[in-house]
Amino acid sequence: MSSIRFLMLGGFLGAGKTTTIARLARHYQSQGLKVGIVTNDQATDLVDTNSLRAQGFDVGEVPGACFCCNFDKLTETVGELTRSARPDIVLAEPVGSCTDLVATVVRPLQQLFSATFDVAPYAVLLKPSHGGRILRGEAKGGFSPQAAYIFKKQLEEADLIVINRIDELSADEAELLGGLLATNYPGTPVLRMSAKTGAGFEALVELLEQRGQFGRRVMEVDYDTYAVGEAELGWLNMSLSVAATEPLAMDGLLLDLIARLRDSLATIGAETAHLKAIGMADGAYGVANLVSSFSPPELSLASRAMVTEAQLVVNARVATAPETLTEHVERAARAACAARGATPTFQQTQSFRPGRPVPTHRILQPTA
Ligand SMILES: Nc1nc2c(ncn2[C@@H]2O[C@H](COP(=O)(O)OP(=O)(O)OP(=O)(O)O)[C@@H](O)[C@H]2O)c(=O)[nH]1
Ligand SMILES: [Mg+2]
Repeated sequence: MSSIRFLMLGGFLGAGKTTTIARLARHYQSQGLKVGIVTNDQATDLVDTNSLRAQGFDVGEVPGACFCCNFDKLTETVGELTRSARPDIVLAEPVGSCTDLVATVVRPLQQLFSATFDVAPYAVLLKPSHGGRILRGEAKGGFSPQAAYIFKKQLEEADLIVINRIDELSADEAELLGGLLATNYPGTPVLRMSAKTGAGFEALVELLEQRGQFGRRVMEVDYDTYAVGEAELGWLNMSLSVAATEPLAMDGLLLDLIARLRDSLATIGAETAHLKAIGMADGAYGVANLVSSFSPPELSLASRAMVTEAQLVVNARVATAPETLTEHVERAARAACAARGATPTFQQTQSFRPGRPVPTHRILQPTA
């Protein structure tokens, strides 16, 4: 039996991984390939899983820990996707605050599962909103040095770096980022792309098709610094249902919730890595996002639905304490509902500081 192509796409929280994976999945499907997707986060109720499934993809979820710390669950989940119909290609999205993925996922798959998987080059998306500040070493308006350390380590281990969101960058800004990457990561190919418009996407597909020696960058990682950076980014998953007597625009509700959250987090100076909210009702779904404190809220998927009942899931990664984050999300959800005469019923909330990463495997020797 031929091996399954395994393509993991890295990048910081909100860099555009899910958007790119959806685009890659549509591309491979149009080539007649069977695609499986694996999402990953520290708990259940993932906006990404819901949104990719709503788009019709076959998605397995690895909850509870990142791929590196829950490696066996990753291979098990691929096995489950395989049971219904064996995929030709598996697209995997790791947690956006994870690094050292070459040593803990790529090489273990290459060396321990070489008969099952054919591992693609490891591409990492650069998020311009935080990337420019971090690569220039600017302290203000961003994260702690430990979270910035994770951001930089993610880029260091990449076979290929992709500057995403070029639709929003001027030629000068893209040039500047390209220059910073060339100085900091000499020898790593850099592409420019917009996962939203598709500009530069073909070049990414071409590079990802390459076969050969990948995952060869041997990288030092200080796990103490990594653990502090990871813990700084408070983590929340909340699910709630919303009921209204008069139909309300679901997209407006989602955007308003995210906008209120942005404003209230600004009052305590808590930097957002990624806020996302999905609304689902009768087969309609919409997603609203915020990728940094200094960007506008955006609707990444429009439902265009008028609803009297909806199910909402909110995922948030923000540099603040989990209890504070819970308070702010609840308040924003209540206010966005009240503004429309709707009533929220909170179902489950999980919020915490992620623990220290303890990888299942860590292989420092590149594959021969
Ligand atoms: N303008 C623009 N927006 C983009 C682009 N790629 C992604 N986005 C938007 O950026 C936001 C985050 O994108 P995601 O694909 O969810 O990012 P992610 O890396 O999967 O985020 P996490 O799963 O939280 O780590 C969404 O609102 C997307 O619509 C792009 O190329 N251009
Ligand atoms: Mg995602």
